[in-house]
Amino acid sequence: MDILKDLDKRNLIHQTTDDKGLKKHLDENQVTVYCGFDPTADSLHIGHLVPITMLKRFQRAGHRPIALIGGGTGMIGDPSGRSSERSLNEASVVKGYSEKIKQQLAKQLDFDNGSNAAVARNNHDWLASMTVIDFLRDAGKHFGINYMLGKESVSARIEQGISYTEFSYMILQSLDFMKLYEQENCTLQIGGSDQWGNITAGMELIRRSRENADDEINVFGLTVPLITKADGTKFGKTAGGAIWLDPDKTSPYEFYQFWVNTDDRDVMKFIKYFTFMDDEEMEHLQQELENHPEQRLAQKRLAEEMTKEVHSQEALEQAQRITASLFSGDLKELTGADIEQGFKDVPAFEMEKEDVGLIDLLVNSSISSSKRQAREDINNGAIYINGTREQDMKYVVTSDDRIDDKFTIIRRGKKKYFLIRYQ
Ligand code: 485
Repeated sequence: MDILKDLDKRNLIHQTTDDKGLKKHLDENQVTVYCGFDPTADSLHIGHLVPITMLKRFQRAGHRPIALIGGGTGMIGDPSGRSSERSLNEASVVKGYSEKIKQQLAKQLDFDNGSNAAVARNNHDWLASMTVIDFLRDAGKHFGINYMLGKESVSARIEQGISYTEFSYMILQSLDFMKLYEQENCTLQIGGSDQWGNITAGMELIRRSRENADDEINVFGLTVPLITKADGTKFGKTAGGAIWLDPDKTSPYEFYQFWVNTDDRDVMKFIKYFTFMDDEEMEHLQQELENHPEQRLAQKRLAEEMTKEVHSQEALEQAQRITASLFSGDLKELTGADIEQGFKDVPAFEMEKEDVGLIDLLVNSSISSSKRQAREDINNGAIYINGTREQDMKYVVTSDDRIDDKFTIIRRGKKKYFLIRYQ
């Protein structure tokens, strides 16, 4: 399998440091490839998925991926692609984030796969114990100030201002590449296009620190493109914020919905970027998109693949069950856990577990603005309890109306949902 050809077909290559050399290197060797992730939050987000999937693609092609957790660099802050200085997090916070991110990466990569099992490393292990004397003598000597000022990550910040701390970041990432080259025979670093300067700086350090060695130095860099959307808005951000990989921060249902809502103009591009679908299926989906766009088959397949790959088959089935119930209005199949996910953003009202007349319930929970309005709503057939229309003015809501003894879902009109949560 020609990995570069596959990546190229998927438009996943933004830049490489040497197209021909890299092709030969990958053709002739089992290559160890790394990508770094800085623990700046307690979870990775979908912006990290292209590089993660890239590591998977290399692993499937027989190469060996290293997921590098930036427990050390996360204490400093990469200026790449940022217009302002980061605020520093406490060491204990960075450590906590590192552990969470490591677990997320472990879930995505195969760490148990013989000769090309994935490997996880944390740069805190070598950066934290390095003395400032060693740093300045062994690493700093290889970096000219003009070279560093010429890097986009630094030059873009000169006017705004950049601390010596962030200015030095590229040296730390360079030390990582050198360390992994020496210890793991890692010869390829990948990252987003904002990482180009840091990746090439690392290659430079490896070469300069070995100028007198006579072994041939074959190290490479590859960047993936920044993901853009047809409507010009930022990828991965919704009104509710970022789409996280942690299911407690973004439920698998929300995650599924995010992909289902992909614009027609973006969906084939995203399928190529994010999934492992073969040409035949992509061709089929492309045709469906042209002939039956209203069926959103491509979006559904994308959402399916992503939810299964990032979460699990069970999480996917749950997301599909919630989606179908909300679409049809039939809520009987839902469990309490489904409701927690599917109705997260719906107005909720807490009450005691006691029988209550429907009119009182509608008014107390502000679903209807007054008793008169409540009567009118019931009379008009606008009120549904757990998906079933209720037109009896004297109806009493009891334990029979509680799903999992925890929730009652009231719908008013076509689409307005309210959640009654029992204490
Ligand atoms: O040796 C390394 C140490 C740290 C890093 C890389 C190599 C992390 C890197 N400096 C960074 O900041 N990466 C971002 C992050 O961690 O969130 C993003 C990049 C993006 C893509 C993604 O990581 O902005 O382009 O590379 C994986």
